[in-house]
Amino acid sequence: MKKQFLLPVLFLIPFFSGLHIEKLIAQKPTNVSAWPRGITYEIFVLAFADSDGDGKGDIKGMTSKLDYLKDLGVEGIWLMPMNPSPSYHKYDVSDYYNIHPDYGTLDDFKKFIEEAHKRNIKVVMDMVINHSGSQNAWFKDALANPNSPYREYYVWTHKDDPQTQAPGRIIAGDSGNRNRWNKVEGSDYLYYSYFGRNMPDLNFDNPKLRDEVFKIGRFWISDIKVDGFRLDAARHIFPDDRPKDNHRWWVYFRNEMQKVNKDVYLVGEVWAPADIVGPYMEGLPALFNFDMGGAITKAVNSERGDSLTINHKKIRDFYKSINPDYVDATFLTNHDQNRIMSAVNNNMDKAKMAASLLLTLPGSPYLYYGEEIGMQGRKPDQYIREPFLWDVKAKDKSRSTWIVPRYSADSSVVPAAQQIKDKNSIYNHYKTFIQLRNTSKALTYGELEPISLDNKEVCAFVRSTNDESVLVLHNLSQTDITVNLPATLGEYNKLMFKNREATMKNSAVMIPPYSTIILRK
Ligand SMILES: [Ca+2]
Repeated sequence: MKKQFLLPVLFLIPFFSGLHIEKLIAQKPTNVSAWPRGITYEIFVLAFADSDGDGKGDIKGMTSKLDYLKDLGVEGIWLMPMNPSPSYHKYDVSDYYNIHPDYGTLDDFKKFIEEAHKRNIKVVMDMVINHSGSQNAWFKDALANPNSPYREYYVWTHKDDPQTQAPGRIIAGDSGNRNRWNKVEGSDYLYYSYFGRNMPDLNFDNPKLRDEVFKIGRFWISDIKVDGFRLDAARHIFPDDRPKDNHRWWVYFRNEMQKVNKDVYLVGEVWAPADIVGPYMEGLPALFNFDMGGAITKAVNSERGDSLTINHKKIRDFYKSINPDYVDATFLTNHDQNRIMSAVNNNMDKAKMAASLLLTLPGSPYLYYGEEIGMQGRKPDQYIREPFLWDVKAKDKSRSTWIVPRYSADSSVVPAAQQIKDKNSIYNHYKTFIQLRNTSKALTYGELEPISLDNKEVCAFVRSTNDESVLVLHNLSQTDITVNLPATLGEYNKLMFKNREATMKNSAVMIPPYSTIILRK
């Protein structure tokens, strides 16, 4: 209905005076978020957008989708590895100074960054330096020749060293690899790998290797103009029993990168509970909040919202005590986890609820590609990294065919082009909440104050800055809930947002199932 009224107004604009036009423009809310506090979108390049019809996503394809991302409200992009590599995922790098030919060229990437910057979108690339790939020229040389200049880029030990006989290590969240010492045919020496024999660990006790890593960082920042790095496996740079060396290394790395660009952004993957993540804040300004992603999914599935913010605040207070300026990189899922739609058993209401929570809670939210169109996917990993669906198959010129999808096909997921036109789609749900966040100081920057109510199904919290204070109420359950706001919240009596027909009568707020209402002071 509203659209029909809007059209005549648009036609009238040319007849208005300049003043009137300014007034009309001023009515559109302006963005207050400044990256990295805005939304960052994670892309698996191979699956995202194919420009040349070879079925493999590529840089030019991504460039053609920048307007899509801009329109969604994205302010940063994290690109999974793009360096030459023999694997489909490219976390085993063969050449740190180049781009995989399937993805394009260094010039294509420079152009992509230029176009992203024109749209005020920052570009962060995956930096995989815990290990190289076994096809890296350094490793091939080191393997073939004990006197190679690259030998000490890696970690070696003699077969008689007792540590090679140690029992298998416990399988960690980020590695199922038990056998960390790898035999080399015809040699008495074994090399160390945390993640598997095709990913030999680099030796950070070697100053030459450290210099090489700085050189790699400088190359991408100063020659190619990336805005920062997502640091893979950040807690494994030194062995598990040397955490302090890991913490110190990232301080060192950050200092070196800041010499090239003082605003360089670094976000680390420390896949561990908050107490292990915390000390990394000394060197890394941003760290992924693995705890929160899982907690949101759990809250949505159990339809219990009451403890979510208490836990989030605990984590935030702890991180803040270490680095008051830290960036809390929140997310629902990434390329290593089952997609949120599958994690909530394909319940569209719950998938939307998870997004509503992520996008109203504090943090700098990361959004994994395809979550905004409700793509599905469960492990093994390939099936959480399926091709993005831009349009119905017959019309989809950008669709990657790198793998036959097991979960996200036209029969199970409505493609982006159709969702954009449907105001009730999950795409428009994401877009609405992203815009709401981007245009609100309280939702972007405000601290978190958990609110305790009698209704366990409701997640309630206040977020405030000096300029703005909002009360957010989410009903995680399938039934209408009426909450009675305590007198202390009486000032929150102006409606800022609701996505279903919530109603308010004095202090009683009725919230429909799986919906959100936000009140302002
Ligand atoms: Ca291609």
